[in-house]
Amino acid sequence: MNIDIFFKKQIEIIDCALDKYLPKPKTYPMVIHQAMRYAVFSGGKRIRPILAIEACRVCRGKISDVLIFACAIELIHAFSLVHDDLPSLDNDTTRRGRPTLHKKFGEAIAILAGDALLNFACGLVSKGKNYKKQNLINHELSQAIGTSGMVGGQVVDVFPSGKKTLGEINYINHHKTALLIAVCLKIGAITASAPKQQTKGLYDFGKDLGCIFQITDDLLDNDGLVRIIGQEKAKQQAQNVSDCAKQRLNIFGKRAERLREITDYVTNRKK
Ligand code: GRG
Repeated sequence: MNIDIFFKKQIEIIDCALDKYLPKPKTYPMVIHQAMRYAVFSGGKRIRPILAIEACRVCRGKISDVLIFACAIELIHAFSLVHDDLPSLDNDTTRRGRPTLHKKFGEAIAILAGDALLNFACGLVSKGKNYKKQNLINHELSQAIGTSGMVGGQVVDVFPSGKKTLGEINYINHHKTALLIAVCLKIGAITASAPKQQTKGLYDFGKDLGCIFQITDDLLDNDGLVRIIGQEKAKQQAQNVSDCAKQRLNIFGKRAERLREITDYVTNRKK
């Protein structure tokens, strides 16, 4: 199956599950549920849940088991974008070609919708009776998005303001972007009860992929690392990390072919 068709089919599965889990738009108080859905259903690439599902499949786990965790990850991602766009952070007016949530619904609702998305994601992870796995996944997620992860990266991004050093840029990229991507792969492996070597292999692959993802994001925005080392060096760095990432998949042989294709897609992406 061609990668574009693969992405399209995966997005359909994920969107259908998200629609099933999220509160209906007419549930009282309607405005918050409509705002949450506005943030979630707006044409995102769904790369993070796709990675969780693919990691689970590579480790011979069941897609039906990982889907709920994959949805939780996407809701956390949606929450981080809503808060990132707020006037006190990036102050963005558009996201995915539409007004940002605070432009559409006002700042108060945008803050609350972000909170609600994170809270809802926690609820999804704790649904079901596989307590040991759920607890582990909850721990991994909280590490990836707290001050040791995404929040930490965001703090260094906004404070102190002004020109960043290469060290600070690398810290931001790793903590703000790469760790959430890496934890998607780990969660897929945990769901499949994969052996330690496979879980570590996928997590290390995820950190590389997250690093490539942020470099290509900087290439698209002409920002961050690109401003310091320039387009050509950044492209070369993305290619080097991409080669290294694919080598980490050797332990999975042919089963990881789709993850190799996703690596190439992320390395060469145009959006
Ligand atoms: C506690 C989770 C949490 C967040 C609070 C606001 C904040 C701290 C962090 C911001 C994190 C952030 C916005 C990182 C940028 C990551 C990034 C490259 C986003 C773009 O991801 P894509 O391209 O977006 O996957 P789509 O639109 O395809 O979903």
